Amino acid sequence: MKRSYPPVSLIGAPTDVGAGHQGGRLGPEALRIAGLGEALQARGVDVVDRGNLDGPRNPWIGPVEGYRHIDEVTEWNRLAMEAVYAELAAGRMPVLLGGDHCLGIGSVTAVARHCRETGKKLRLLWLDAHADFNTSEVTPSGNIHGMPVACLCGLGPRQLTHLGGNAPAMDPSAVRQVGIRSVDEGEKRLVKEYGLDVYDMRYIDEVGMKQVMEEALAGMDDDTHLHVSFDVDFLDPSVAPGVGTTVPGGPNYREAQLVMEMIADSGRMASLDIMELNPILDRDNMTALVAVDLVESLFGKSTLMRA
Ligand code: Z70
Ligand code: MN
Ligand code: MN
Ligand code: MN
Repeated sequence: MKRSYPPVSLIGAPTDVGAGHQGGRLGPEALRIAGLGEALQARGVDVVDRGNLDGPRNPWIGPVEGYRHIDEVTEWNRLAMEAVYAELAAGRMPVLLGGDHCLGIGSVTAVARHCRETGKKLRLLWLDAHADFNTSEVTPSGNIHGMPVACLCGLGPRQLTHLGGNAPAMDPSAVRQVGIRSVDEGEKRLVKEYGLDVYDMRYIDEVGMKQVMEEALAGMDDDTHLHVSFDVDFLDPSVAPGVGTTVPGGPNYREAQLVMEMIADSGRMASLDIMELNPILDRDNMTALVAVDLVESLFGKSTLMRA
């Protein structure tokens, strides 16, 4: 079926304040150079590029009380939240270009508010090698890009859990994580305690990506707002080397294409993050090009017209 998409707004969030490597702040530009906007336009999507948010620079200092750069992270997330919320309120589809994955806090907080106001049910699909469910007590790094899902579920520093005014921003039962293959020791306990629905690589290998995505997308209806938070390190490093934290054993190009095609077929995606692309660690912008290719599939590109 040929779908029509709402108008899309690209929002650049050029920061790596939440990451353990610098370079993610160049991600939005690399995605633009890889032709993201033009690729969507070629698919018939009405696209406006809002340019880049303008937040604090990366001070590049160590963690303080378990958090690295928490005030800068908070400010960037406040900016992202406001920008994403404004697009949703205007009936548009925000596509947030990271930047590191700490920005998922602001993005999803805005989406959750929009869902509350419009009576929609939120489904959060978190495509990632990591569970991003650390806290200051259990983090091995202090890097806040390892904490956004926990913050969204009300676990974390008040300035991030309460970014949207009240906490938790969302219920853990709305989360589906796919591609997971690196979870820290203390983080594992929290993921279990909060009951996150995790489709890790072992499960993907055992049952196959088709069944995994059928399960992860099950139970949505006309009233569901699906937010896709795509951490590029979800992909196997052989196809996507341009990320700060490569973890071997990820979905290959074909599995990732299927993920995106099945999301497109669901017809429910209403907002998107593309995070953690680090052009400094990439080769010839290949990871950005793969990301753009996958986003085309998210917007319904397929080899043949399907019934
Ligand atoms: C580790 C930590 C991480 C990237 C998330 C890694 C976190 N669990 N890295 N996304 N790229 O430090 O919390
Ligand atoms: Mn809406
Ligand atoms: Mn992540
Ligand atoms: Mn990750």
